[in-house]
Amino acid sequence: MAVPTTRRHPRVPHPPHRIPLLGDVIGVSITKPTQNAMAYARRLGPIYERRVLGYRFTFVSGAELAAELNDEKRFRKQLGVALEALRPIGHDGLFTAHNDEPNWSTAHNVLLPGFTQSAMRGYHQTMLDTVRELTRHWDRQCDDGTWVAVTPDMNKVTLETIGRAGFGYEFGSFSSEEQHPFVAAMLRALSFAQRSTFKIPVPLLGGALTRRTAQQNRADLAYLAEVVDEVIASRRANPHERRDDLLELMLTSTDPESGRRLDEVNIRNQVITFLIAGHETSSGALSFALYYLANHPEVADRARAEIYRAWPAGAEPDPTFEQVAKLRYLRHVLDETLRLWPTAPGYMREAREDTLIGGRYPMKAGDAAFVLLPQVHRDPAWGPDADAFDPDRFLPEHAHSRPGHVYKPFGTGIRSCIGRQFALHETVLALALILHRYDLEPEPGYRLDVEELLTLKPSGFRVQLRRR
Ligand code: MNH
Repeated sequence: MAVPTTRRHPRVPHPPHRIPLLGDVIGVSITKPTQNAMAYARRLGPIYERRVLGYRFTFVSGAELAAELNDEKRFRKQLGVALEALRPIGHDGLFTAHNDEPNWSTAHNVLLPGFTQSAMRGYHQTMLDTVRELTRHWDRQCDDGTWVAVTPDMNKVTLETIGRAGFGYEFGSFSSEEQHPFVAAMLRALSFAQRSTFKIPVPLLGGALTRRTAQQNRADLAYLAEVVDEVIASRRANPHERRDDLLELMLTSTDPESGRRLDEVNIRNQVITFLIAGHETSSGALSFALYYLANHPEVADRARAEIYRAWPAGAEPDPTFEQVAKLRYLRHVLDETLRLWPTAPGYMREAREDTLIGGRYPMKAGDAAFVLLPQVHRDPAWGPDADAFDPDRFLPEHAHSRPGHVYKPFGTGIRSCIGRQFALHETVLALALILHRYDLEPEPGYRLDVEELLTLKPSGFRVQLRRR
């Protein structure tokens, strides 16, 4: 029965127990904000809002509403508080640039040639060499009962890959037991940014942003800049060492549209941005995929059957670019992994003009909503078993039973992921070589624990490796 109301529009659902001034702070989680938002979505439905300390957050997790937000004619990217908090790290680099900042389009145009298919072909050998460093490292720990921590090793592979393929820089991740200080500084800076999201150092929201951590943060940011400036300077000093990579493009090419080039400071911002955006998410994707493969031996066997057709068991595979692109089943494993755990768990969309979403919830121009991807990717429209891992959902013949325009692990529109093909190639290649070489025995009793630091990753997931 309709309830008489003086409002023309229904109110967006919000959690019970709203506290004056503070708002919906009960149950706010700074360490697992995405999983917390998912739990609320299950209770409150396809759209809900939370007010926290004067901020209003609208979460959209229904497929139909998400499809509206993905419409570039009505909505566009907004940074929102989460990405604003990363500005001190990324500044006007591609990921954290505002839509209308001139350096966004200049960098986008300058860097696009670095992400074409022919560019991917150029990175293939570097990617392959890097994965082989991983398997050499793993060969020393297999068949002897060692529990190998998966996520930290995937971090190493993807950081080395983007460092080498993008900028000709090696972190030496596999040649030392120690974490490279660049990685340590980057992780501390990300964690500082995440904790400073609300700019208010209340213990409730994740604890002390003390003078000391602020000082450490300044030192970390300065160190990141210093390392990157060295990489740039060494390339400039050796112009005969020309390479086909992202750094070369930024140092030498002009945006055909504006005739502008990137300046020193912006190139530094882009390198830092790519080192972070180009490895965190891919590493999480690889880690989740290995978690699912280790726990679904029937899926791993089907993937191996495909892999062994290309490179017979026992032989040392020497994959070509084309062969990797043809591993369709393995690609579906990755697609399904990123459906359940999109490692970049969502994005903000703001209304271009005053509008209604779902035909009834008003948004004013500039109002934004967060597309909560893991929940959108589990909308009932995916079927009754939306929480189950099933790579066959991505078979072409099942396309009609997937909800349209809402599978968006790489974001949407003009600001979607520029590194998508890079990520797909490096992850499929790595998974193929790993499955070809090892059986993965998951740690008994391990329950998936998803850790959040900007991106999502399985925490504490370990396997025993057996050489096949
Ligand atoms: Mn990536 C933007 C997901 C790998 C570089 N990336 C995005 C966005 C998503 C995303 C989602 C959009 C965010 C938003 O709208 O606010 N990215 C991923 C995932 C993987 C990934 C799930 C791996 C799996 N990304 C990579 C790799 C690189 C990269 C690899 C670089 C080589 N991503 C970017 C950059 C942007 C971006 C740069 C910002 C693009 C722009 O706004 O112009």
